[in-house]
Amino acid sequence: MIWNRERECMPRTQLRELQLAGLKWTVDRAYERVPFYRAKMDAIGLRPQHIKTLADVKNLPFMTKQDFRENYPFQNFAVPKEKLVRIHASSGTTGKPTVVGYTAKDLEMWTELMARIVCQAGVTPEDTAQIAFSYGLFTGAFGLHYGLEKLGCAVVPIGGGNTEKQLMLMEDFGTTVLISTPSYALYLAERAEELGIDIQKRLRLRVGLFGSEPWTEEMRGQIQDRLHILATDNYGMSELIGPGVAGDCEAMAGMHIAEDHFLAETINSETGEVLPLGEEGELVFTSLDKEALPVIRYRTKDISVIDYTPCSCGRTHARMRKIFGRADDMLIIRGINVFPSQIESVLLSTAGVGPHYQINVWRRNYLDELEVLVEFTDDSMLDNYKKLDALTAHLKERLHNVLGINVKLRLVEPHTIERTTVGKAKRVFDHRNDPE
Ligand code: DLL
Repeated sequence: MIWNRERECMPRTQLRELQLAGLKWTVDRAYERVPFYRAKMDAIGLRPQHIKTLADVKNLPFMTKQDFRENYPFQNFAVPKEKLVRIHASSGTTGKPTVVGYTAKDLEMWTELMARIVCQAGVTPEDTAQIAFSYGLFTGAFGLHYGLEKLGCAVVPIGGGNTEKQLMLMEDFGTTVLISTPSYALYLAERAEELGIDIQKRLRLRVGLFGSEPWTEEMRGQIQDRLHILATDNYGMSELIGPGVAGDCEAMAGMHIAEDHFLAETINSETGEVLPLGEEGELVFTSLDKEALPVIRYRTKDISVIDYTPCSCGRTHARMRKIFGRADDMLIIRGINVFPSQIESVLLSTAGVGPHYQINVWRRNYLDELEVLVEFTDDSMLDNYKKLDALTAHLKERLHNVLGINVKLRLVEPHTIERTTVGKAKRVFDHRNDPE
């Protein structure tokens, strides 16, 4: 079902007109009301009236997460504080969080957008949706919550963690839709299996909306097989709005970007140059109708490709491919670029090892060393060194073929790698700059 046909199936010429009007409105307001934007534009002699076509967006300066931090908490806002009705924040690993605010109109827009995202993932008003994201400053739980309510389905706001209770309520309430990180979905499947819950017989789950952290197609396959659901992807970031920037539709061939609210570009991460349509690069977004916090050319660091070809579902908005990784997650090992997603793809497509893994990078004797820990799935392997050795060699070879470097591979017993039950999974540990 299409939530808002007029917006989602808008002819692209009309969409571009809407985008241009939104871009002009945003740049104008940002320049007039936010000293940060005015200073950046003044520095290069750019005035709002210089923005005449959509292509002119490339002349505007970029912004990064750092710009949010430096203007902590409210200096980037284009409305007085009294106009805000909600404040969220994303906690970085270091320093001040990035703070984002919404007016009543912004919240209405976000809710409408989230209803669209859940609808295109196949959720209907008859569904019961369990939200296993943490409620709080994180945008994930509230964003999906209001969208699901707007669509008209029953929302179970259980929040993050509490896995056994999650499973109990899922069974007792007949939950049909799961909202969580992909890693938590896998953990739920694992706990259900450990507790002897026959997922197919006792649970009624049919669709999952997963996002907020990177996950590969291989991980999608495992979640679908183990939870017996359709595992859909949805993407967003708090700086722009939260979840709602893009989501899968029934065609499952890339996530439709909400282009009526956000202008998307892909750039070369190193040079900042705008890439031709259809080339892989870093996603950059500009908000088109946000009141409280206009966002101009926000560099997400997320790597993807935008596909402008028509989708079989009838929606006209472009689609982005699953996120390949973040530019700042890329590891450089002895000069070779390695994305954690490449390692995940190999591990999850190899029989005999589980989806739980950890990546460590060390520097020993001035040389970088990449270590991958992964659990084997079959307990009987413990007594069978020959089998263990063969599996290790096989994985090392596959990783070498994909990455072009040697990897130290350690098979570990099932359930030894720590699971993330609340928040985003952390799988990569770079020890190269640890104090001695
Ligand atoms: O994670 C918003 C969100 C919540 C999206 C719930 C989807 C579902 P932040 O905490 O600000 O916001 O983190 C944003 O998370 O730049 C990506 O690197 C990553 N990310 C978000 N969704 C996906 C996804 C929320 N579907 C950052 N696939 C983004 C891969 C994702 N990475």
